[in-house]
Amino acid sequence: MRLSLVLLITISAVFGGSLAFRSVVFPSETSNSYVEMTPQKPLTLKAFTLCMRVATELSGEREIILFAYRTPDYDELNVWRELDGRLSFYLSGSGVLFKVPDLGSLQNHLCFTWDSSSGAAALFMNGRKSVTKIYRKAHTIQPGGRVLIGQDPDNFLGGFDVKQSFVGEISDVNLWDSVLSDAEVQNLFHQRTIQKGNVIDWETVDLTPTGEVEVINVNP
Ligand SMILES: [Ca+2]
Repeated sequence: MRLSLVLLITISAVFGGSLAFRSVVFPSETSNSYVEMTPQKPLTLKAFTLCMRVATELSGEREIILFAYRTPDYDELNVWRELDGRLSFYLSGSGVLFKVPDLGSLQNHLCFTWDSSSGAAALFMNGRKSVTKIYRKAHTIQPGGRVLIGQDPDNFLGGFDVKQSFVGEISDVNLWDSVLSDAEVQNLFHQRTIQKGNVIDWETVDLTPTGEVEVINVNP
């Protein structure tokens, strides 16, 4: 009894719980495979930091949905790799786009940040910060939607397009309701700190897979 308890505590201390190292793999293009995530609080957001690790062999003129948060009426927070390779996000309307090196088969760590009070929008790629753009000042992201990875819903939960689907591996999806500091983002990239999003915490968030997608365990 005592030995097993010690063992359990040791395992927890070393691995931080097996859920910490989940990774989601979409093996091929589909129009019906996705993972729904259940955030821990409503997405009423006047600021955010959204991070993820992404690897994909999709390239060329191909849109790729990286994150979709949609209410019945709007794409409230959708993140894309555009046809021309730029990365972007859209808050219910036209988006903000960033010219960055293309995604690829080797993992990239991405963080997108936005602050309503100034409209400051930026992204970080492997800890390096992009140019700051001014976007949707005074806007508020609305609650009541669903969060998906793998597909772009054109209605509440459907209208998927195979040519916008995600193919590859995605992990460490964390969402905060604030803008993290440059140093905090760099620490996340280097995995010096295990920071958990206070809106979506990758370590504990419920992942509900549908279709051809595998949630795997990885040893970082
Ligand atoms: Ca679409």
